Amino acid sequence: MAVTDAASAARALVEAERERAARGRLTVEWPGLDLGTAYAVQRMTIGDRVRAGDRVIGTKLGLTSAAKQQRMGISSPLTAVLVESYLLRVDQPVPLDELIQPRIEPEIVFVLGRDLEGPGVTAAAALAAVDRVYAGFEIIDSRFEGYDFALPDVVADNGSSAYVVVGGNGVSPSDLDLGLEAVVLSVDGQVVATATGAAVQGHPAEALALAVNALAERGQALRAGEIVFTGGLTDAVPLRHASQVSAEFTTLGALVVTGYSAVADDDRKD
Ligand code: 0L1
Ligand code: MG
Repeated sequence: MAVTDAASAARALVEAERERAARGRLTVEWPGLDLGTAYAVQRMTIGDRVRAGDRVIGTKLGLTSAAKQQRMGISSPLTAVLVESYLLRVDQPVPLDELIQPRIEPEIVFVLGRDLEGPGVTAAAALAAVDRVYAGFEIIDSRFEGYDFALPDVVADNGSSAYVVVGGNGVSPSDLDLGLEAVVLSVDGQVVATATGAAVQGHPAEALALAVNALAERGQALRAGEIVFTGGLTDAVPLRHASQVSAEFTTLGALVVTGYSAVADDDRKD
């Protein structure tokens, strides 16, 4: 499918996801895809989901940590939309057969107690709007081969979103030091990465302020009850069948997920 405008870019991404077929960068095919247009493409694909019965439940930040920015070669954070169909229960295996090249990353997650609207929101004001803080996992799945994308590509692709998991024990933001909150990421019992909350923009509340101020530039705001994923604390790691990935947070508790594929790894399309 030739990509020449926002509508055809949105169709190409929806098709790549449906067919589980990663594609090349949109920005190579259509160099006119700038950041503003990429957010319009993102809105189009989310609009399709909502018209089909899905529901917007929040926002996620992407590329907020040095670990993620270095791996992706992109130095600007992004925002993307979280919809209800992304949510997995904590005990639900991740359905890998629906995905192309799944990776998983631990995140600090906020649930807002009141509306938050930019511009000019400070980290302190952002944190004051947070009701509870949770441990989270994001399962990402780029629709671009080998996660090879420029910023407009990944923005259009809704920040590589696929699934999210939110831990069960919410904590009041006043009951922990978010900058110092540590996470140990392990795969099948082997520690693969560690980080603290300071990894995301110096403090997760800075990431929240960044999100709400960026949304204001596009005429959007966050609402009470919405979930905000503040960005991968560590680099994301591949998620494989029967593999157990755990994130042990100092105060937020431990979260464990398992990948599940009905197809043996060697027979998978990727
Ligand atoms: O939390 C994140 O940094 C997700 C970034 C989304 C882009 C990607 O890593 O594919
Ligand atoms: Mg993420």
